[in-house]
Amino acid sequence: MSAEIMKYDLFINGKDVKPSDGKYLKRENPATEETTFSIAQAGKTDVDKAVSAARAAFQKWSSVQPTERASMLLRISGKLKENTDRIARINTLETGKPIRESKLVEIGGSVKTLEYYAGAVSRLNGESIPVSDNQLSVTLKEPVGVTAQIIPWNFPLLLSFWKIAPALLAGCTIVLKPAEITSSAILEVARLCSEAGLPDGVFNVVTGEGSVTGQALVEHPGIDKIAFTGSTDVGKIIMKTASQNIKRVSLELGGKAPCIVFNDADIDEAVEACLRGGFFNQGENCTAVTKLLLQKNIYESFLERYIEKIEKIRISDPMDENTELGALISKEHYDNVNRYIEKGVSEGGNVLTGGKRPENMKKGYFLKPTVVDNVSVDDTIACEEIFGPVVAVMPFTVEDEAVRIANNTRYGLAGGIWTKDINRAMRMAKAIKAGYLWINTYGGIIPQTPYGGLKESGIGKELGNEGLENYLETKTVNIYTGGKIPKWYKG
Ligand code: TAP
Repeated sequence: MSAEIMKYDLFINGKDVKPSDGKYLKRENPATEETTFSIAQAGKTDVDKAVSAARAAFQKWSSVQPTERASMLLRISGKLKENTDRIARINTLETGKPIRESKLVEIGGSVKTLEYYAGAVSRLNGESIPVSDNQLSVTLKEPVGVTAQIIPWNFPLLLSFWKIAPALLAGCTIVLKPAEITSSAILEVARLCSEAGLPDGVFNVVTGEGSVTGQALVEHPGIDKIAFTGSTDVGKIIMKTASQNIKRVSLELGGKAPCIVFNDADIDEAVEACLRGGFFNQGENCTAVTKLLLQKNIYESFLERYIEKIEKIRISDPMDENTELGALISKEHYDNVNRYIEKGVSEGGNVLTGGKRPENMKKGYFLKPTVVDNVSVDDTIACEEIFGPVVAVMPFTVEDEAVRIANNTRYGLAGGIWTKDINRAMRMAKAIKAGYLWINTYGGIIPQTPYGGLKESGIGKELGNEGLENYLETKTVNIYTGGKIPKWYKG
């Protein structure tokens, strides 16, 4: 049993607030299996309080000069930088991910997102549209209102800031619900936002179970827009619920990314990128390479180098700066990923490496990076999202065959293409049904670039200009400048 249990309340109207029915969830550190956190469970009354606070703050925040809102983003980013070590530690304790990924990706990526949107203030401008000599038409960009932001457990900070930064710049206020098992770091961040000077009520955090707290939030009539990242199944529930009063919805959902390596690719570089693409964040990543398609005549040589490198990945205590692969998020998820590996084998797959826990790790939900071959295009592990360090490899001969295997999924989030032939690369980029592609590299999502899925991977984009548009409504105003208006009725 851990000596120290960190207890967290809700964060409403700039203050820590106890949940109205006094319920807390115990959360273990997935790397040690010790109870480490105690997290408030918000019921309907608490959600109502948070939405009311966000509604009350909206009028004032939306009237703050856009340049001042941009400065606020920079102040929050400054607070994150100052507190990197402390916040990264909490993030790693609750997620099991390597501390260097908490620092560089979760906090580093959040800082970059805040800085990017702080510089995007001119994109709040509307347009002046030429119509005729006697009319001036302009568009106004107005904040959409009070937003519900629902976050999954795999990147509790980064995915929050993909939503928080554009929403604040646009003038929206926020009620954010993190995954119940990864709520602590974002609650710490909410306090930092207040310290940075963000007015009370602009950013609120309600923690608790998805089907209770999350559902109460998406049903709430005081919410104008829902920004959701999570599974496709929950995304469907959210879309249905939002239809009741036509709330704006953006959905970032599941993925099953292919990476296609042609025989003219730089194989050493492709191996390196596919390692990171498959096993970064323990493969708990919606853009993770999960279907590795290798052209037949490089199949063996690629796999030899790939597996040699995989077996050198350092799996160890996530708090150690040298650790490269940490623990999976929970026992439930660890069991689920293992079931996928068993299913892969029962359908004829052959585990080339991994498939079990590392011998030196006695506690925690650690799993060796796993590669399975002899997988057919319709096998479960080739079609379903596993969300763990498991890659299915498949050979292909010609472009069309690679495209067919890559697109054989309900998802369309991301993918990679490796070839030195630029014409082929662009042909493949057009043929692959995915919203975000890499050519001759893999991974890394840049705040300037719109990111989001096709098919059942979602609706709408985050980041870039489109990520800001999520939080804006366009209003058209027509001004008549031509003297008397033309008569329609004769009388
Ligand atoms: P989900 O189970 O879908 O949960 C996502 C969030 O929704 C959590 O905060 C969850 O709360 C909440 N939730 C669950 N049921 C809800 C309901 N009825 N109403 C409102 N909220 C509800 O996903 P997950 O297991 O956390 O994350 C993994 C999934 O996220 C994968 O499918 C992955 O591909 C996807 N993902 C997509 C992206 C992008 S950018 N496309 C990025 C990361 C992850 P609780 O967890 O507290 O129950």
